[in-house]
Amino acid sequence: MTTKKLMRALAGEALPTPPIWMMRQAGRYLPEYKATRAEAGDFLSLCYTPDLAAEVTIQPIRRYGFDAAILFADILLIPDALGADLWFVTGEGPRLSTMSSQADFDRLKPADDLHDHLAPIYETIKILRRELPAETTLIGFAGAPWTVATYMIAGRGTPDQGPAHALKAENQALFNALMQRLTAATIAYLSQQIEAGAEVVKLFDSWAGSLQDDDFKRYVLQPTQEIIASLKARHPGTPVIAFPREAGDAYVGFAKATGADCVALDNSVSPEWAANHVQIDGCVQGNLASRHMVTGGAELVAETRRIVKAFANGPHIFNLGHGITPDADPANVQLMIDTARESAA
Ligand code: 1CP
Repeated sequence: MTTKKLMRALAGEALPTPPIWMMRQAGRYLPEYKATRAEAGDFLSLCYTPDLAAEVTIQPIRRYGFDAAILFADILLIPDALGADLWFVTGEGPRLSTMSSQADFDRLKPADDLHDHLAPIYETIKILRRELPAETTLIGFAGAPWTVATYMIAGRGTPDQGPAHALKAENQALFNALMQRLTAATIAYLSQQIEAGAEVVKLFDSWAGSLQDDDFKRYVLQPTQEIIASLKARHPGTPVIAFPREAGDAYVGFAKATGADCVALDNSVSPEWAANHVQIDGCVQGNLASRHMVTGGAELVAETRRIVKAFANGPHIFNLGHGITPDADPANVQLMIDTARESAA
């Protein structure tokens, strides 16, 4: 029997206070992160240098004692491993070679050929399992195929995922081939993360909200279900958290349809609604707006208490609704943690 708080919530237990971690908990709002990042030189070198990646993963655990650590890496390492050029422009974000033709697709590596490229990530996980406190759960992750495809097709982050929607409409066979390649690569990658020591894995579908109805079923639900089914066949005991960000009404029934052990909620849904419509099926994670980490004060306290209270009758992992931003005040993170841990039902 595990005593780790996060694992107990994922197994369906309603705890007196929720386990807590935070999306992007290792990041630029922390001075110690900025120092290690400067040492690494650039963001990708930080991801691919196991000692430094493990160090930045542990920094927020040291500072705050979160119940979980999330592997320091990025969802765009899969395109990088598939052979798409990837670089980061400081202050702007990721850039990749675009993927818009059959010739571009034909240059990608097969999904079962990524192990050597991604080996440093598995090494980071091994270091973390040795160095993390016994009560801290280690979460591995990958981007979901649709979200990763939006970056590969456009060659960058886009406000409306326009280029991916266009390719899906204009060349569905090519789009589907890319989705299949990404699904297979994600299964292999997450499986290796679990074998290296990840205790939970999370699928980030950050742009799920731009798909609806049949497209949502085909490109969010179905690949998520396929990835989870394959992982469960190989690693039956490892829980999976799914994050179909801004899915709205499509959060309802998502866990049942995909086999996810936990559904992560963004802050566009109210915790009271989500308790009634999503948490009835099992564990949920979320969903404080990350702006409170910038603004703090009475509003942060009130919203944190409201979320803890709304989800108190079922399994819940406290988190933000999206990643913490670089302008956040580290003191507000402590205030959130103290408030959530005091707000026993
Ligand atoms: O300058 C820096 O130091 C880089 C900023 C940064 C960081 C800290 C990037 C670039 N990635 C990361 C780490 C990261 N990315 C983690 C590590 C663990 C943690 O949470 O602490 C994780 C889980 C991610 C996942 C990720 N990367 C997502 C999914 C979650 C989300 O935020 O929606 C996405 C969409 C990315 C792509 C990406 N990588 C980096 C940026 C700035 C972006 C977003 C780009 C965009 O859409 O414009």
